[in-house]
Amino acid sequence: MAKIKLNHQVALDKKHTRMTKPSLQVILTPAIAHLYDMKGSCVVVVDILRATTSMCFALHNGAKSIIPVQEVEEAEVYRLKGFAVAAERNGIQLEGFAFGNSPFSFTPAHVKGKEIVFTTTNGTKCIQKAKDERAEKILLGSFLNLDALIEELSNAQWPLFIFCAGWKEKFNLEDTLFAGALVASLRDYYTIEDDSSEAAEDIYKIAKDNLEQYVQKASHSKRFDRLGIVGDAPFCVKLNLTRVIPELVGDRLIVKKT
Ligand code: 3SL
Repeated sequence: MAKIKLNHQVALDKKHTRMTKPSLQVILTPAIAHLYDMKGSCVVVVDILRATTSMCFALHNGAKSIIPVQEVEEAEVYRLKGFAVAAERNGIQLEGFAFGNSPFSFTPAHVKGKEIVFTTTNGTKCIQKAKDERAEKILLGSFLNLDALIEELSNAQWPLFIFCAGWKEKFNLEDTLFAGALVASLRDYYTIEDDSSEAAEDIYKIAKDNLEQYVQKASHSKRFDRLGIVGDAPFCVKLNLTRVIPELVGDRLIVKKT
């Protein structure tokens, strides 16, 4: 009798474990973010070209923290207070600010020990959106910290949203590609039932053997070409240069403590 009960219990536990796996969903663009309930979830904001890559790299290179702001006017207030500010719109560094958004700008010599304020066309808006929606945890993803992030997220505690920044509300390839890389590695830990995740993983499967070549297709890579921005896109698909995971704590992104 006791044995039957035990087996039954094990079966129930297994089922329970399966049923309580949190969900993973990919938000393909900010334009549809209102369709998802981020409250109490973990949100990974993704802007591969280039905001979340540059922020990861700045923290990796010793920046003390990053203060993401949505509007140029807010960034200007910080600039007047003496902060180092990165300000980009349409791929171009705004005049009068210390940095644009190229990862190559955020070297140890330029960022070590500093608090860097960032405003970018799409990425910083999505960080703010996740905060406004009261996500429990907000992390930044990039190919630079892919494995560290997968390790962190495999300890699935909350529903997970991979929030692609896109370009001015539209879908983009590079963020979806990265979302697909996460989906491919996190399947065992989450319940995945949305078509966005499936599509993202399909894109990743097509691209994974040559990310650099695939990302050349992206409209933003073509924009870089037109703007004479050389080398940024290939750098932004480099894998696992860092273990740093930026996490929003209050108003600042800091290195997540593990
Ligand atoms: O959209 C953004 O937030 C930026 O990453 C765009 S850019 O790569 O700096 O052009």
